[in-house]
Amino acid sequence: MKKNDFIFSRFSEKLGQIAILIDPEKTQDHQRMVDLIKKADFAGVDYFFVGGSTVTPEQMERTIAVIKGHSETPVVIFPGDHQQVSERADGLLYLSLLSGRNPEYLIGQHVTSAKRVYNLQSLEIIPTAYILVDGGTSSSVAYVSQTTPIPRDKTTIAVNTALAGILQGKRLVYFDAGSGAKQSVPCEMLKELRKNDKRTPIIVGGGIRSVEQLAEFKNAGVNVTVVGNHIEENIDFLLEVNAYTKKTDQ
Ligand code: 1GP
Repeated sequence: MKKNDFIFSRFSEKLGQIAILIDPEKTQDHQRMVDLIKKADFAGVDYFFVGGSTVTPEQMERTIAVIKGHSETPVVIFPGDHQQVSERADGLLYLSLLSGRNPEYLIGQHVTSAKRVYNLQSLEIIPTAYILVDGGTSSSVAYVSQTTPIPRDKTTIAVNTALAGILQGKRLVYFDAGSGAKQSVPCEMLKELRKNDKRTPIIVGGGIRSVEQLAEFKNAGVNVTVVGNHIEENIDFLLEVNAYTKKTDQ
């Protein structure tokens, strides 16, 4: 029996939630990671996402163990490949890279890991339409998956891709401009999807560096905004997030 819908229900609950993405490969320093976890909790962050393009299963396990040892905040795996699975986490974004046409990331990786994932007892699996949007720089995901992101001005293609995913049974839509993107996902795409589909939770990530962007995405109908790189570069951004979450909670 898989865990119930705890994470999915939380995603659906409200707009404007925040996730911190921890890439285990970039976070080898134990003390630094503990510091980050504590500051993220102080900032009122809603989730820790864990994953990366080239993370080993051992790095994954170790990182989740450290988070779980210091925080009650839910941990969600945002996998770079089929090996990035751990029962220590609360949820797994079961990604299909729908913006691409590489069968390996549409179904291949899933078949390779199906039996193992199917038999996991306690991990909540959330089928996710994963859509890459051009972020103005060549991203690791685009390179590793050998796919082309959707151009920024092709709103209709992006929305139709998301809707096709929803029709296939994906429960979430994740729009990603790629880690370290120069430009984040255009709000227009998100608003347009919201016009067509009011219910499916939307996650957005890639190149987010300000609390103003967090507010813009919330207004565009986004449930969870993911910040990765910027916190690795400047951990004090979490102080701004703290001020922001306090203000928006009032
Ligand atoms: C990338 O959505 C994530 O897959 C986060 O991106 O590292 O640019 O914040 P950043």
